[in-house]
Amino acid sequence: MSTVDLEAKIPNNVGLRDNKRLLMALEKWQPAFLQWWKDLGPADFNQKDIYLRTAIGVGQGGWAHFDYVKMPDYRWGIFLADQVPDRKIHFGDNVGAPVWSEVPGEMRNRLRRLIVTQGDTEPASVEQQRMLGHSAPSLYDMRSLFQVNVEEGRHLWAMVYLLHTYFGADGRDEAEALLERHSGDQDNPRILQAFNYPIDNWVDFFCFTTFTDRDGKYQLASLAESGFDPLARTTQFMLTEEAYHMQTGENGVGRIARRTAELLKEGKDPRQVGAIPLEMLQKFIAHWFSASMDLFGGEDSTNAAESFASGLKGRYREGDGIYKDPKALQQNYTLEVPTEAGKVEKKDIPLRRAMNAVLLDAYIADCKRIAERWNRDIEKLGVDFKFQLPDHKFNRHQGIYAGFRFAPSGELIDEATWTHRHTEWLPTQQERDYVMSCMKAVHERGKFANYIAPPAQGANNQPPDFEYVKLH
Ligand code: BYC
Repeated sequence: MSTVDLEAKIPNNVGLRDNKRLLMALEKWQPAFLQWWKDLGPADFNQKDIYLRTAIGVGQGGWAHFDYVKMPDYRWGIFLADQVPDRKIHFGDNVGAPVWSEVPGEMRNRLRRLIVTQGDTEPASVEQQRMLGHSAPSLYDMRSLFQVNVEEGRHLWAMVYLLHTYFGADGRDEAEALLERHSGDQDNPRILQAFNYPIDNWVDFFCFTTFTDRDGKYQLASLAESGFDPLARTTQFMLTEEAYHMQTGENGVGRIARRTAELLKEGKDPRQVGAIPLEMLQKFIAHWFSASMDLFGGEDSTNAAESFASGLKGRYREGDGIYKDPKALQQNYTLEVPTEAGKVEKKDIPLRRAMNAVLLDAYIADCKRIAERWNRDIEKLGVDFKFQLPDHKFNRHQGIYAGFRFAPSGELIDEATWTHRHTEWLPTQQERDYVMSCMKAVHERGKFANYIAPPAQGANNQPPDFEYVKLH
């Protein structure tokens, strides 16, 4: 069990106090991080007391200490899940070998790229969401937003710790670059496309936390299988925090749908009372679900094959022994491949090359369960509407479906049909403008904007009308 040093300037359980070189490097990076937070983190509200959860340890309950904190004073710490003694690599070419506690030379570039890509998404999401505090539909939701933001900040710290500790001068440069690329920046954008889209309304925010944070869950889970032990332990701990972000999204979309369903039952037109029509919400869901599928990379990927072969990135829950062949050498994966002749054909590829597709399949099944939960909820209110996730080929910009047009049903369509019909499937500017017009800030305790139902329960067992943010 690793000792937790909470008194340190950077709370940690990685023995920072005794590692002077690393301590100095991180203490040098810290002011740059705080400056970035000031410049590109949440706009305003930094001087307000917010009821936040802070990780103060990795044991049960230790990661969830609640108190009022001003965001810039948040104790961004470095925490790794406890080490498993004698842990062995359990997939890929090196099955059975001891896990690495240092980076094997031949894997250095690949590993650094994975860590940098992961790290890049964390500050990116904070940048994307920076204006949302101003239009929070309640104090409860404002707190959730800031909770998500500070924890994404901590996830950035987690990756920066790995870069500084294991990648020498290159790692230091990469850690700096994580604060230099910016979401949506024309010249120096974030690495993955979904992290360059603006999130300026709460419908986007809740869809993003449902679908894009859930990509985070699957990516982190596959890195938590890694044979590079520090990465596995770091990401494992990050997953505990990630769960809250996904819940925020799932509950948020569910609460918007519920409110609209209630209004429909009362015979009201949601558009007349500043609520979100279900058909419109469906389009935001389709946008973020498809954008998030792109984050899995190509379905047929030599990068993914090599990351798996070298034991760096496993399948979802690989360690639970649910896959028959831990080397993944004996099976093929059947892909649906579009052809220039306007058809979709089945093609077998070696399973290792399909690791991104395998992870995506697990993600899609998870998302379907969530959509079903939303549907059950509105069905209970007697409203006849069902959210439908589009097919995995719809609206893709990465992988084998990029450059082709598919309807949400999965049917391959031509460009003219797409041009004519895509506004039926994805939000139009007019709809975005309408959603923006519904974004009324509500600052009164226990009150909620008209487009969203109150949560079933508050944060940390507090009531929904708790003073989650002290604005005055
Ligand atoms: N946009 O072999 P390919 C989270 C690039 S979210 C732009 O098909 P690969 C969070 C790719 O880099 C989780 N570029 O795919 C959520 C490669 O470029 P190079 C973040 C893309 O490499 C919410 C080329 O295309 N974590 O934590 O197997 C809030 C060919 O790539 C995209 C990770 O992503 C794209 N969408 O897989 C906060 C885990 N997709 O190398 C946080 C680490 C691919 O040829 N990253 N490309 O120049 C990875 O595992 C992999 O990098 C990817 C891509 C899964 C992203």
